[in-house]
Amino acid sequence: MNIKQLGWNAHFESHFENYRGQDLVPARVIRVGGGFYTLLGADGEQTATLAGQLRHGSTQDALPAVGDWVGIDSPQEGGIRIHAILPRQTALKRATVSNRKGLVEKPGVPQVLAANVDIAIIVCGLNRDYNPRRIERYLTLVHESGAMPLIVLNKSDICPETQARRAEIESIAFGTPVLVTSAQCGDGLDELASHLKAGSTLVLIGSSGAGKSTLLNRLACAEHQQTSEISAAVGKGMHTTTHRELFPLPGGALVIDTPGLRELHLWGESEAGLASTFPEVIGFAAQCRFSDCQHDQEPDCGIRQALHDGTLDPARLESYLKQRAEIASATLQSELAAQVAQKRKRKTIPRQGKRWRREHGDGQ
Ligand SMILES: Nc1nc2c(ncn2[C@@H]2O[C@H](COP(=O)(O)OP(=O)(O)OP(=O)(O)O)[C@@H](O)[C@H]2O)c(=O)[nH]1
Ligand SMILES: [Mg+2]
Ligand SMILES: [Zn+2]
Repeated sequence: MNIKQLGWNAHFESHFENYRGQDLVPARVIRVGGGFYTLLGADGEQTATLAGQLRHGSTQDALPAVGDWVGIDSPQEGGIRIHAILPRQTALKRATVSNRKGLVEKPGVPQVLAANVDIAIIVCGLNRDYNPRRIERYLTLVHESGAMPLIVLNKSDICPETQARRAEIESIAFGTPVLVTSAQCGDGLDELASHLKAGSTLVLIGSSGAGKSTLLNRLACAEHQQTSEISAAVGKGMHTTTHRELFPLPGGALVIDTPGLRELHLWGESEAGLASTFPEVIGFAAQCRFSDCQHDQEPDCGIRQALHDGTLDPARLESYLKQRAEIASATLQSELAAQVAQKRKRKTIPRQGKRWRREHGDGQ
């Protein structure tokens, strides 16, 4: 297989120069699980593990994710090892969430959902899944990642007001294409397929049960992924897909299917993504007299004026403020995590020093 067909380009070529002398070859991560990485490269599919220098001391976002390009050694006793991860062109990141006991597993460290993605397809079902506010959260995530967003409203076959919903989403999409599809009947799939260019990487994201895997199977003309009915009781998906995985499609595009997220927590440092999702809110805020206006009691407030004139939808403002607060709290959490790590480092160095003096005598 030619690695250009897997999305290899000049960016990766130039970064790989540093590793040429180390006898490494490039490969792309297509699946991650249980400490093993499934890769696709010039030699086809291979399984690899991490070399020691990557295993120790790497935070979660610095470990290979689906879509990453990595440098591997040649097969030897003990298998193939990943020695390097090439700098990502784009990365979809979310804040790590609390586990069932309410504890945050790795506070302040984002999780990379997919790397080196050209287009992120935000899939939303036109049933009880339909939720413009949730689409806005996904838009912030995608804008921040560097990938291009594409919104797909799926299940048009069971929705009597398809056009009204498309118009509603177009009014908050600010130029992001909005497609209406039925993975079941095939409507809109040709238009969706026209966005799948050979060698480009796309990822399907959205709630469980939205129809991501059904869309992938239809686009691939193959039953790559298992799908299952949504729960009749709660109208939600059953979390059928459990792993992120990249599939090369017959037309040459590379599509990553992902498990539906229970909740999408925005990662700190997503302010630029937030601004791209809410350009009109940013525009009205720019008209406030004070640059630090809280849009509360201050005179000449552009936001309050727009609300008064009816040019700003209060639901959009509420959505913006909610996302902004979430991003601020995630940023704070990562700063605290960095401080704790720094403190720990400061403590271990004197401790190591003490041990050295104990073992070698302190010269007194
Ligand atoms: N009526 C209708 N049903 C659909 C459509 N697309 C998918 N479904 C059904 O919706 C259910 C969930 O589809 P999946 O493809 O498994 O959903 P998913 O987004 O992959 O869900 P997770 O893997 O749990 O994240 C299945 O029963 C599909 O047959 C559609 O366009 N119309
Ligand atoms: Mg699925
Ligand atoms: Zn204001």
